[in-house]
Amino acid sequence: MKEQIELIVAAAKKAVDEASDEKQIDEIRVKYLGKKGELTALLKQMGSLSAEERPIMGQMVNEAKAKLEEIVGAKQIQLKEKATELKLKAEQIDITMPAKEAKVGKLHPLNTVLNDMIDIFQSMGFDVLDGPEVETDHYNFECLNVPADHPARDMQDTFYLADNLLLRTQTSAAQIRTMENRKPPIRIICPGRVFRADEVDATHSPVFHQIEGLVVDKNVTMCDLKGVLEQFAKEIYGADTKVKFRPSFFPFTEPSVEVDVTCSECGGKGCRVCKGSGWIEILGAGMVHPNVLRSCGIDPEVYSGFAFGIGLDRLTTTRYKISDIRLLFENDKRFLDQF
Ligand code: 2NM
Repeated sequence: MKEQIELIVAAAKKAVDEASDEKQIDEIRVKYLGKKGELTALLKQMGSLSAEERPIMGQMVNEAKAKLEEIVGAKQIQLKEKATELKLKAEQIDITMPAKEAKVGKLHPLNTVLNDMIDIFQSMGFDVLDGPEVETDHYNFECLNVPADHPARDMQDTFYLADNLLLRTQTSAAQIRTMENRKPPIRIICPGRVFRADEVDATHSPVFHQIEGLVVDKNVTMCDLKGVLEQFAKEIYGADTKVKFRPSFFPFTEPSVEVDVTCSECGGKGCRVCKGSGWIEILGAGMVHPNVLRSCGIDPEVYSGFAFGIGLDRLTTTRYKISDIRLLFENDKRFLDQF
C-alpha cells in the first residue's frame, strides 16, 4: 500500500509538472484529490488492514494528500498568474501610436458671411424669415408692382416651371406673405437662394444669394433706411467706410436708391476691384411703393416702409478675394478647405 501511495504521488507530481493551463490542473485535482479521487479510494480500502497498520497508513495517505494539495495549489496560482499576464499582454494599448486625425467640418464662406449679416440685422431688431424657392407669378411679380410688360418677366430672364410657376428671382415673395399675414410693425430679413437666367461668367451665376430686408410701421422714413443701411455697411466693411446713396429705380420702391461703399481693396483711390472708381455697389433699396403695401392689405395712408436687397455672393467674393463666383457653387473640397 505504501508503494501504491508513492506511485500515485509520483504520477500526480508528473501530471502537475506537465499541466499548462488552469483547466488541466483542475482535472488533476479532481483525479487525485477529489471525492472519487485515487487517494480517497485508498482511504476506503483501509478496512482490510490490521489495527496496527491502519493509523500508520492513514497518516501516510493524509500526508500525501496534504503534499499534493500544496503542489496543486502552487501550480494553480502559477498558471493563474501566467494567464493574467497573457491576457494583459493581448489587451495592451500602444499609447505612442499616432491618433487618427479628427476631421472637423467648416462653414461654406457664403454661410460665414451670411451669419455675420444675420448677426448685424438681428442686433437691430430684425427677425429672420424663410420662404419657398418655387413661387407663383403673383407673389414674385404682381404684388411687387412689376408690370406685365416688364423685361424681368421675360422668359429670357426668369426660369418658368409652368405657366404660372417660377423659380423666385428675389426673396421678396416671403416678405409679401409676411405683410399679408402680420400687422405692422414689421422688421424682417429674408436670406435665400434666388434664380435668374443670366449669361454665366466669372461674376454671374444663374443661382445666387440675396438678403432682402423690410421695415413697415407708422412714420418710417428715408432717414430710417439711411441709418440702418449705413450702420450695416460700417459693421460689414469697417467703421471708416464711407457710404454713398445714389438715386435709382425699382418697380417696388419709390424713391429708390443704390448704395455704394468705399472700395475695401484700395480704400477709395481706385483699383482693379472697383474698376478705378473707388466705390463698390453693395445693395439696392427704397421706400416701399404704395401699390405694394396696398396689394398686401396695408393702408399706405397709415403706414410706410423701406426695403432693401443685398447680394451675398459678391460680398463673399470680395471679402475672400475669390476670383470667380462659380467657385462658390462647385463644392470642390480643395477650394472650400481654404476658408
Ligand atoms: C431690392 C431693392 C429695393 C425689396 C422690396 C421688397 C418688398 F417686398 F418689400 F416689396 N423686398 N425687397 C427691394 C427693394 C429689393 O433689391 C435690390
